[in-house]
Amino acid sequence: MSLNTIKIAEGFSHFMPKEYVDLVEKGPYGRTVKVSDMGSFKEILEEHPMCAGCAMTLFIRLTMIGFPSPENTIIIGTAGCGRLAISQANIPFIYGNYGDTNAVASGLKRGLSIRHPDQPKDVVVMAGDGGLVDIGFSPLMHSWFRKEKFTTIMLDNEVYGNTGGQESGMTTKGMVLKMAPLGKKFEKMDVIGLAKTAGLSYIARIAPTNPTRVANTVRKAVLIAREIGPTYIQAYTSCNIEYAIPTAKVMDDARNVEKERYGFMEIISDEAKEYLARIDKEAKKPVPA
Ligand SMILES: Cc1ncc(C[n+]2csc(CCOP(=O)(O)OP(=O)(O)O)c2C)c(N)n1
Ligand code: SF4
Repeated sequence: MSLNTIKIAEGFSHFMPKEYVDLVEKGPYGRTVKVSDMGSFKEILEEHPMCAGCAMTLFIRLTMIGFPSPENTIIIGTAGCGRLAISQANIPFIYGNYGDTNAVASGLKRGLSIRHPDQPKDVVVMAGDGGLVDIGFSPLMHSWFRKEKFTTIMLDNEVYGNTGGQESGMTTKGMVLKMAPLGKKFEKMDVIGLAKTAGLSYIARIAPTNPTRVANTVRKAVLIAREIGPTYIQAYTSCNIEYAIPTAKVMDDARNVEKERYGFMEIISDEAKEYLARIDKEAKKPVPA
């Protein structure tokens, strides 16, 4: 994982699949791409077997556009719908056992820091609400309280989508699902509140209604985790199958849920703010001739 491992060796371009050549020459590696230019550059994730219209897929694509250094990034995921797409992308992907993601990421990030002390390697956990706060709750909490330097992104579709509609800790109270026919008896877990208690440097809650904002949020979260400490993004990524949302209404649903209870929210520590301001200032400095 570095720009060198992605680049095509001299003389080999001719033998490589056109798509790979496009990815290297027109993809986001080693350069900044803008969400508004989607369609004009090769994306890291283009093919996937997720349900048509699934908002989680859109969110994952935007996430990969937001990564500040995709060539130096490793994603940890687990069982659940998201991994069906994430594992198809041209970013190294580690499939943690269900619930293990944040323990795997903690060890990996520490190992990478020892192996590459002068080169930032970004570790990102991207997993479902069930994977993170039900069976994965303990590793999630410990990675936060131990201040492990990586980003956790919860793909919060408020259900176990991949296994047919069981309730998760993130399902809202009273919700009736295929495999929760009596309705959920407990409140949706306040994971943002837990993140605050753990003192995370950056916490965001977001729905995929504003693509540029999604990419910017991911960029900030990954950069802050690189230098300061754990960061968390909780993303509403509806399950149109288990919630019976017609494909054409998926974005209407996202906008409604955002308005009612999932408005954009960002908490950023002073240290993290100063760090981002420093990076932005550096980026604006003229390059010496
Ligand atoms: C240890 C273990 N227990 C249970 C499962 C079965 N399993 C696979 S995916 C899944 C639920 C996924 O739900 P969530 O994490 O919310 O992701 P989603 O599919 O909704 O995106 C479960 C229980 C498993 N793979 N491993
Ligand atoms: S089951 Fe739900 S979350 Fe999973 S891919 Fe289909 S729509 Fe998306």
